[in-house]
Amino acid sequence: PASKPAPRPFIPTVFELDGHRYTPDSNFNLSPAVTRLFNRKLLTEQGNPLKLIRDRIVEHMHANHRARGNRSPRFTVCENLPRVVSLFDNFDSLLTPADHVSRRPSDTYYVNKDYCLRAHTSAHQYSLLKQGFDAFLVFGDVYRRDEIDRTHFPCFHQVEGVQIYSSEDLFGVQQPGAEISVFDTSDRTALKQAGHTQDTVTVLTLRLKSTLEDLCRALFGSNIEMRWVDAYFPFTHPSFELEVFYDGQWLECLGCGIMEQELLRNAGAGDKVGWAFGLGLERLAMVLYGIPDIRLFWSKDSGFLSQFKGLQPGDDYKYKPISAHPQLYMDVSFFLPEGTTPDNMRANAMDLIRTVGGDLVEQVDLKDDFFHKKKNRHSQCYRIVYRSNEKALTKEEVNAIHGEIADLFVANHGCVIR
Ligand code: FA5
Ligand code: MG
Repeated sequence: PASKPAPRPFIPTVFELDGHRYTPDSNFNLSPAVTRLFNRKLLTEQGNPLKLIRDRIVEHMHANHRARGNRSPRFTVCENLPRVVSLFDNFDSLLTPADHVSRRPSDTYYVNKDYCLRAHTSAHQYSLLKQGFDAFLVFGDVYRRDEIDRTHFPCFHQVEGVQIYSSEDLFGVQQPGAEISVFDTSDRTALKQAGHTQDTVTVLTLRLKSTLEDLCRALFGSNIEMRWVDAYFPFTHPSFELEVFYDGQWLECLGCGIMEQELLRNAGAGDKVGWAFGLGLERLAMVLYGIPDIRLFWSKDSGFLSQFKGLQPGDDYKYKPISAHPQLYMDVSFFLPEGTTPDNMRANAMDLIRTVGGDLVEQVDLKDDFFHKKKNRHSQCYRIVYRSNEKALTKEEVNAIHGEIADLFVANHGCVIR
């Protein structure tokens, strides 16, 4: 039998993201499973644990890292950078070899032969260095055609940290004749780059590791168990990973290292040396809040989001597993009787709904609250989310409860159902 041609993925004629337009070609491999994630901006969603982690990291870094001799926070925070980046930014500028596995179309989402979705926040290192930043944090969503399991998802979030130092930044003001050198003519070894003195490597490594250990202790408390593991990245040498003990096993949280001098030279900062790290925010949030599955960050389930909504970045909290049974929601809208204030009605409504719905009501939101000019009456609408911890509720069961609630708004409070 004649074999059918393999189905071709749909390639749009234009692709637009973050205010930029691209022309896809045959390299385009974005599926709806990834494009539909673009509109959720989890890092800005109040009540998303990723936003809480982001705030906690920024607060810690600003409070603990000040520019030399003044009060300004040292790290510039960069967010909302375009998520489509050139292959130069994502790979070449970071010295990633042409045949590196991360370039495979099975690993990276390509828009066309020159552009891809950023696979890590490191994609912004080169251009920010070139713009003259000496210390920055980049927060963003990154995209990889990775496996899907409890700790991996095709979109996740990273924060990149970079700091570069002049000789004086690193070793202080030097006594003439007794200077400590940043550079020498030594060769590259397994432990260091060509041209870096042992003093440079020692001090940079110390500052890098202590910055990250301090950050992790600020997040997880001083009892957290951590360990350093040797690693490899094309753009740092030496390179390390930091693992944190969580749920009975070691979980990799970040990669980091001393920046390759070639990258700094190419970006116009060859007279300085520096370190960089890239940290997975979901991994941190999972440890910090005890969130067992990475997919939960994308949940629109109010049983998940409402747990984090009222928290401050510094609050300690452990996630309570939500029911596996589905939610059902229904609205009830009515005009308030004359003489009842909206605030009063709200308090009464919560009581009434709790009383009738009991444990089957997971959440209540006041969706609408306004004065209806024509009717000369105040109107409110409540969305009630129903869910049982024991079983999947049927529509009929929920209808019965919801009907009773609506009836009591009329009978007990004199509301007029809309
Ligand atoms: C990187 O992305 C490097 N850019 C990190 C880096 C930056 C190294 C600067 C040196 C200097 P890696 O692929 O290991 O490295 O990812 C970094 C972190 O992102 C991991 O430690 C992990 O916390 C998180 N991560 C990686 N893949 C996933 C995934 N599929 N889902 C969730 N988190 C992930
Ligand atoms: Mg890794």
